[in-house]
Amino acid sequence: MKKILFLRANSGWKDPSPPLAFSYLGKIAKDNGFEVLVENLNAQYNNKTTEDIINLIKEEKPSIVGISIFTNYAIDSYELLKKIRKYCELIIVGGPHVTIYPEECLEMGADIAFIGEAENSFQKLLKVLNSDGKLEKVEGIVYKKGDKINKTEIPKPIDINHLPIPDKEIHRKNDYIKVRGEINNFGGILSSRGCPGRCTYCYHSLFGRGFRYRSTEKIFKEIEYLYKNYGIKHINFIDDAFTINKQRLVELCNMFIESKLPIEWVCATRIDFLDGEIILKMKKAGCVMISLGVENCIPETLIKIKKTGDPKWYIEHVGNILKWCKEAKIRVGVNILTGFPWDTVKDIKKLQEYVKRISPYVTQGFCGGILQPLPNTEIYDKYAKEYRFEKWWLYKKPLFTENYHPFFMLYYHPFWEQLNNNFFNLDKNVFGEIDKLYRIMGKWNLKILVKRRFKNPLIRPILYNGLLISSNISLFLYKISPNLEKSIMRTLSNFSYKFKYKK
Ligand code: B12
Repeated sequence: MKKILFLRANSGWKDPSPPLAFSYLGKIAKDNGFEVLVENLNAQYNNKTTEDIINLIKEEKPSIVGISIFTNYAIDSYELLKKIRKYCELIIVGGPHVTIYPEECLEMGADIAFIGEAENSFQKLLKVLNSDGKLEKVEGIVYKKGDKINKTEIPKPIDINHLPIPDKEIHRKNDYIKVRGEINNFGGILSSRGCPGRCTYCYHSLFGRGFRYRSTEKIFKEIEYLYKNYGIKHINFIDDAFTINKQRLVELCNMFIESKLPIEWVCATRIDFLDGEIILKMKKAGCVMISLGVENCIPETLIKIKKTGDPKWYIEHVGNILKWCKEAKIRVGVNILTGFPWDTVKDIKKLQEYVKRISPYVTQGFCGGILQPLPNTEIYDKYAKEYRFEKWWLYKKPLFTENYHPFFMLYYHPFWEQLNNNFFNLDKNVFGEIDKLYRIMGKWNLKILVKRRFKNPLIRPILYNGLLISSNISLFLYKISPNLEKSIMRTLSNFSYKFKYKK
């Protein structure tokens, strides 16, 4: 039987769930007679090295090796690609980064680069490889022909209602979060593609700005399939804008309610189209958590990043959503983005106050990030030359090249490594305030984590303070020497990692 091996390089930013891209493409490969192997070196519990992958390739001799690439770990992917190159017959690549820089991937040694959504073109490639081998018949690819680079026509957006149910069996359960007797975090579902938003920092080039959604029947079939075949009771909608079409959302909620399946679900979304009524309905349908892309509270910033044209309404609406979710008992996660070229100390201080103010409503936790300008976004195009960060992914080394992260990052300061992202030469005082902001968010996250895991109110403050003190010791040691921190804190770190990610 022919074999295909899907690979994702280790980015240092671990995947808590298996890549859906491989599930979609894996299903197509299986249907075309391939045995599918997956090594996600970025999975939480996959500790394989490049040497292991080379040995696997020598042993299994896959006829195709497929690599998925995001911009932030393009450098890791290229390193992997170069090392495995001479052992592979055919290397194909795809993903958000490849979509923008297919030629760069060919230079790094790939044979074929896929642009955009790849289900149809991948299927076509498998058919062509099985017949006359004429790559020009495959839409949406870039490949080398002698010294020339050939680019085929870009296909129309896929009709996602015709896609098969993605295959989850190709992934190794043990690579991800472990739960007693149950597969967890295998409940990722994409119920729509695209986002009509115009945010200047967001990458839109894969699924586009139109909003294409699958029929509620199709989505529910996938949910039932996951429940019946794998006992999955936790669904994670990873759409960019899950709640944007209210009619569809109501229909889906009704299906959840009528099915009476014991399933809970979470989603991430923009704030625009949420209201009190739909939030109650979502709760009734099993929604337990919403992750909100709030990002910022400074009016000028909200306008500049095209999050909203009406910041006053925006902040008020966020406040309302937080209250509605609290009333409905839906946990809320809030994403906060900083590091814009115009950020000042005053702005970040305001953001700190805002975060403190909304904390009591943020029952899932905060997620912080410093802007990493992604290629083909408005922000990248506007500032890359001026701030000289063109093609930063080729030289900006990731902070962590091994799996060990210092203890303080686990609870107290999880976004600490983001402080390395100074693309816009921001003043160190601004960074000082962002550091403070992260500690405020980290402390809050720690508090609610302890509260959720431990029912006993006597144990909670002991654990909270214990973890906080240990985190500060870890940070202190790290500043003296990362190796010192590691040698002293490693056992506690490894234990805590398992504690944090085990449900
Ligand atoms: C879920 C998700 C995550 C999960 C990942 C879980 C996982 N196991 O994969 C988590 C939360 C961990 C995550 C983290 C991050 N993410 Co993220 N994430 C997403 C999200 C919402 C969905 C990804 C997904 O599964 N899509 C569905 C599948 C089917 O699509 P796909 O992966 O793109 O695959 C298709 C094609 O790209 C192509 N393809 C992909 N791989 C391959 C390989 C081959 C061989 C071929 C032929 C084709 C192919 O074919 C697939 C089918 O059409 C996207 C947004 C989006 N709309 O896609 C952002 C997105 C991918 N994330 C992004 C970013 C920036 C990040 C982070 C850096 C943090 C951040 N700031 O958000 C980190 C980095 C993670 C890391 N590994 O280092 C960006 C990437 C942009 C870029 N230029 O690289 C996106 C596009 C969001 C955005 N709009 O800015 N993310």
